[in-house]
Amino acid sequence: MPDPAVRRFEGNPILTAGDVPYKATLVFNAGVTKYQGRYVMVFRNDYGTWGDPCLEGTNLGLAFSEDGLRWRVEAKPCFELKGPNITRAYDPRLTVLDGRVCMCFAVDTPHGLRGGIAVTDDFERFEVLCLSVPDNRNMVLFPEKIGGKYVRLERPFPVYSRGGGELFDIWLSDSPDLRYWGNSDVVLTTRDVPFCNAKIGPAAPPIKTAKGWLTTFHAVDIDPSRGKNGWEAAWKKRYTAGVMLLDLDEPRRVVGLCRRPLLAPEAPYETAGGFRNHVIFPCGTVLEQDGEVKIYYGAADTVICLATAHVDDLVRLCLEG
Ligand code: BMA
Repeated sequence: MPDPAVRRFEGNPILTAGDVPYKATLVFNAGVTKYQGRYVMVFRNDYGTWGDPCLEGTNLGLAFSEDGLRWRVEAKPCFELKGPNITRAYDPRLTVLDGRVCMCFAVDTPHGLRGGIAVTDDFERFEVLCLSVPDNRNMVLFPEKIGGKYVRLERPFPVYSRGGGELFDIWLSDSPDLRYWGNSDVVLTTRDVPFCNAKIGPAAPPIKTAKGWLTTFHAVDIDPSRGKNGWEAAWKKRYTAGVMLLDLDEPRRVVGLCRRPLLAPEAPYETAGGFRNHVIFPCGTVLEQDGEVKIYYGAADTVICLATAHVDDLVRLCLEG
């Protein structure tokens, strides 16, 4: 059972395709942060025909909010990566670093999936700093340097070495300049997470607490008996959200892990009527001054939702195990 310390916002979903003033069909997986006094969200927009699993394209939309609850979407998308070797960019995560906003994103290419980082200070011009080799995605940046280095979590796809299937773990790398990444180590493996039988991946950028870096992740379980569960002929996966605590000085070290899902699909907007039902995919969190953590997540790959919890409760869950 997910933990009662986490509450869904009664106004969910907080953003849908109907709120977007340009072509939009599935509005989900959103990076959120506070920047220059307001909340900012960059969200994934897959556009095409409602109900048709072959969508036309993907861009990233931009929205602002004064309270983190009610959002105003800008007139046009803010980011679309196109090129001979790039199909699309998606699943943004935002981290304020050195006074600018860094955006991690996934990239589909004819040669595999890549993880990228871009930097902006106005959400109009983005400078792409790096794109990983395939296959990698779900990158998130820590909000400050640790031991003099920038640090990111990421999720490579080791298809030969893990005995088949989708047993993909969370890794960490560091960098002197946000462009060149190395010193990679595995941080959390699928074996460590009792509520998954397939891949895991970083969710939102870690939050600094006195007890460690509070770090959300997604976890996937596959049930071959699942059948039609959305727009596709079959969708056999379920995505839940988990939480762990990483050591403040050595974030490669897990110092706490909640052994139950933080959020599992149960609300109607998570379990029915979506493109892929039973998907909870957080990409953004905001820690408020009173200790409330706002957790923004894509639901059913179709809409954007919000859940809240007190930071102390989340830390306690990790330390209780
Ligand atoms: C992952 C990513 C996410 C998506 C999830 C569920 O592999 O593509 O963007 O939300 O699958 O479909």
